[in-house]
Amino acid sequence: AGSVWLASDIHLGPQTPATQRAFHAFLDQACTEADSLLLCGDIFDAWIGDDLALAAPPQWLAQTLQKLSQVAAAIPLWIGRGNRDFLMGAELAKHLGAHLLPDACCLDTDHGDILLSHGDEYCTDDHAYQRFRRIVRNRAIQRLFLSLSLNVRRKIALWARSRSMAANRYKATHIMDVAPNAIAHAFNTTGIRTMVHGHTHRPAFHSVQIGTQTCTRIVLPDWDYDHAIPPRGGWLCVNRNGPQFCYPPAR
Ligand code: OKV
Ligand code: MN
Repeated sequence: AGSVWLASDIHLGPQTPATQRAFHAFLDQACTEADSLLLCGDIFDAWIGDDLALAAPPQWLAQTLQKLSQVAAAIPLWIGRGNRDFLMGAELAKHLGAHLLPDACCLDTDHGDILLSHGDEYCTDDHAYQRFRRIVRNRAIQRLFLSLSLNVRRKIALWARSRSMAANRYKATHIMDVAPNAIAHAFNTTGIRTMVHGHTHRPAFHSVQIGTQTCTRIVLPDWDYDHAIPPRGGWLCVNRNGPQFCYPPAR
């Protein structure tokens, strides 16, 4: 396994040039220092179909896709779907020379097994979000959405985003965090003692008591070099010394 690097929630879009620069620098570093790279969801702030990205990508996206292809040519690159870019598909992975991560998986590292996912599936107290998730993750509904013209898909996406922002304004922060019972259920059913996820933007190492076992839940940081002061970002490096957070060099 060697040195496995994990990052998530970069939330790249047309309006995040500084975050994109920091992320590209990170990808360059990963090529030379990591043995494999896993991106655990929400690389992109929105994704309305692989066809747009592959046929007519805007310039910022073309740059990032080229960078990701470079990474995939150097080391194994795994891309996972988040709650925003859940529509990333096999065509994108193939275009990049990357592998698509399953929604949840067990990672065999030099520090033992790690349960990996984006993390939104554990936010089970947010009923409105889970309802949205069930709808947009339905295969038939996705097929229908992807059959629409790009302009119609863009309009639906804009509408969904404005609705979501309006809804989240009134949600308590604990509603948008993981539910302890969902975490306990995941540890109990898999038997794995370490999990890594992103999504909540609350980077931390948590100890979770499961019966007589002390399990660890590691939350990856989100990235924002455009609006946040100080900027946020970073990744998890897992090697025989265990898991540890790493940060881009300040510049
Ligand atoms: C991603 C989120 C917008 C949260 C729509 C079917 C359906 C896919 C879609 C449209 C939206 C992704 C693809 C986007 C995530 C939002 C708003 C809230 C909480 C359909 C399949 F049902 F409408 F037909 N979408 N886009 N949200 O703009 O990237 O994660 S998106
Ligand atoms: Mn997310």
